[in-house]
Amino acid sequence: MAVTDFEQAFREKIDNEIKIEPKDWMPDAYRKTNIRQISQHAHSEIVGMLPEGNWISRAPSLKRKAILLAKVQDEGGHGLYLYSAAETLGTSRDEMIADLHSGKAKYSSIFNYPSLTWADMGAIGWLVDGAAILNQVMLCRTSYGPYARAMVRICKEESFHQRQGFETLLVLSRGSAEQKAMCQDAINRWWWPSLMMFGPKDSESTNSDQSMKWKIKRKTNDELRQQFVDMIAEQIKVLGMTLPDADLKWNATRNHYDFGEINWEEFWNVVKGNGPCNIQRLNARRKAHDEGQWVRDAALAYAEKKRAREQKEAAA
Ligand code: FAQ
Repeated sequence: MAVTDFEQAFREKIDNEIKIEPKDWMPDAYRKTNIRQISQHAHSEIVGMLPEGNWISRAPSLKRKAILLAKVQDEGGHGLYLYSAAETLGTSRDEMIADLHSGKAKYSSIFNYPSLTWADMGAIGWLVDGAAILNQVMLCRTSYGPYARAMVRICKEESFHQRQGFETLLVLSRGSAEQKAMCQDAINRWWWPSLMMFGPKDSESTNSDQSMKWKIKRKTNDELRQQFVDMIAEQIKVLGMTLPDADLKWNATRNHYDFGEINWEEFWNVVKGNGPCNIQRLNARRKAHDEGQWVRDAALAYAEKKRAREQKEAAA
C-alpha cells in the first residue's frame, strides 16, 4: 500500500467512527498528539492525588477518611490506566515520568493550588472532578481505542467522586456558621481555577482545530466550559451558597449562563510553572519516585530470578 492509501484508510476510519487501534497505521502527528494529551492526563491524575492526599490523615471521621482514601486511590488507578494507554503508542512509562519530572510535560493547572481546609475536599470533588468528568465523558468517544476504553471506567469512578464532594459540601452548608463560611470560602477559591481546567479560549487553543478533525476532542474548550458553568450554576442553589462571579447571569437568548472573564494571565502563569504549589508538587513527585526505586529494583530482581528458575526447569 502507498502512504496515501494508508492515509485514506485512516481518514475513513475516523469518518466512520471506527476506533484507531495501536497496530493501525496513523499519521505521526496523530500519534504525537495522543501521547501528549494522554500522558498529560495521566500526570494530572497522579499529581492530582497530592492536594487530597494531604487531608487523609486529617479527615474529620473514620467514614470521611475511608471515602477520601478510596477516592485518592482511584486517581492513582486512573493514572495507571492512562500511562498504559499511552504506552500502546510506542512511548515508555520511564520517558513519560522523566518528562514530568523535568518540567517538560504539562499537567492540569488546577493541582497547583493549595488545599487549605477540609471544605476543599468537598470543593475538589464537586468542582474539580465535576469539570474533569464533563471533559472525560466526551473522551469516551475519542478516536483512539485504548484511550476511549480507559475513559469508560474512569468516568464511572469520577461520578462517585463528584457526588461525594457535593455531599461533603452539603453537610457543611447545613452546619454551624463557621462550617458555612468554610464551605463558601472553598467554593470561592476553587471556582475560577476549575474554569481554567478546560484550557485556553477556543481562539487561543493551539491544538483544538486539529484534535477536533481527528476526533480526539469531540467538544471544544469553550463548549465544555459553558456546559460546566450551566451545571454548577444550578447545583450551587441546592447548597445555598454563591459563586464568586458578579457577572454570572442566566441569558434567555443564548439559553446559557453568562459568566465573567477568566484571569488568563493567572492561568498561563500557573501553566508555566509559577503557580502557588508547582514547585512543591513536582518535588513531591520526584521524592516519591526516588523513594520507590527499591520497589522497582525488587520487582526486576524477582522477575529475573523467576525467569532463571523457569529456564533451569525447562532445561532439566
Ligand atoms: N493546565 O491547545 P489547547 C482530573 C495547555 S483530570 C495545564 O487547548 P488541548 C481528575 C495544553 O496542554 C484533569 N495546561 O490544548 C482528578 C497546551 O499545551 P501543549 C486533566 C493546559 O490539549 C480530579 C496549551 O495549553 N484532564 O482532574 C491546560 O487541545 C481530582 C494549549 O491548550 C485532562 O487532562 C490546563 N488546564 O486541550 C484527579 C483531560 N489547558 O500540550 C485528582 C485530557 C490547556 O501544546 C483529583 N486533556 N493546557 O504544550 C484534554 O482534554 C485537553 O488536553 C485539554 C487541553 C482540554 C486539557
